[in-house]
Amino acid sequence: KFYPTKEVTIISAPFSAGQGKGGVEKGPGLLLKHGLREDLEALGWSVSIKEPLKGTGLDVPPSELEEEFDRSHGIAKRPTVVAQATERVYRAVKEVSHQKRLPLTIGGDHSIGVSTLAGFLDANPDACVLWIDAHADINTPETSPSGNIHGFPVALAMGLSREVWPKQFSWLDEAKNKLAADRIAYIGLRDLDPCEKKRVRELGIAAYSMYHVDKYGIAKVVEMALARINPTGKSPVHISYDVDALDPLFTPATGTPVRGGLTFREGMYIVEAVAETGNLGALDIVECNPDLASTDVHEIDTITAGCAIAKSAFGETLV
Ligand code: NNH
Ligand code: MN
Ligand code: MN
Ligand code: MN
Repeated sequence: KFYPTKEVTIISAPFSAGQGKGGVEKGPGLLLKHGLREDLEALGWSVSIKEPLKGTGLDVPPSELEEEFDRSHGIAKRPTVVAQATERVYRAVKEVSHQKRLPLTIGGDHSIGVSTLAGFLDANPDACVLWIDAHADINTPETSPSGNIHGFPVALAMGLSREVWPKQFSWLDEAKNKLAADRIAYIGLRDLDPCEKKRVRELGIAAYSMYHVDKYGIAKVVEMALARINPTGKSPVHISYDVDALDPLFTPATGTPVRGGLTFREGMYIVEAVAETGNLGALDIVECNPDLASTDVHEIDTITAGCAIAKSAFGETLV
């Protein structure tokens, strides 16, 4: 097992300026309020909490942060604050990873994926990644239709188109290891921008869309994905889980819901299967936005789905 002593640090990342909708910064507080910490303790994990954005003023809705557009190449929105927040989260994930505690990073929007990928890879050069998402998050400023940096984290961690990055992201040059194209697999894809499709194809990234989930079933998809990115079966697996991978029936309160997603059970199966291997190395749970819920039930469904992902990943079994 990769963490035989079962020690986890929850890294709270209440950050929302990687996209434009306020509320996603409330995700970590609500996940904790709904018992995330106690759930993990009940499964036998010892839990500590880190808050790298506390006291920075970065943990507020995008409307309260500096409006900024970098149009030097394509478009990137709010690069200064996003770079500041992601660097802080990166340092926290890196420290926790070197301490051999499991980093569980809770967002916040998915821009912090660059922090978790780079931070975990710093301590574990052989890490592989399952990116569970409706989206590929492999844009850079010149390919992004929106300029929202939550659509960039995979590209940033891979070092793609380095010459067009906003200058504020130079902190990332110090990260020791870049994510290699053969060490990441996607599951749940169904809404890629045209340039993202081209990139995923040209880089030969293992990409399992909802079509593949329908065709092969989720168990086979997870098996194929892990065989591609972790052929020896010995590498730690980093799961970056955007809750919009699940169908909006189950996680309606998220910034960019896309119908035709994973069922609740398919979504849990992915993390259960990795838990069963004993190789879970790091987990991110992002994009829960309570302010986008149209009813209280929608809010609770979304937050408890986030908690359920964590429980399943940390070893909860059904019987
Ligand atoms: N691809 C779009 C963009 O880059 C949407 C990204 N939205 C996400 N990603 N929620 O997971 O703007
Ligand atoms: Mn997404
Ligand atoms: Mn240039
Ligand atoms: Mn995402």
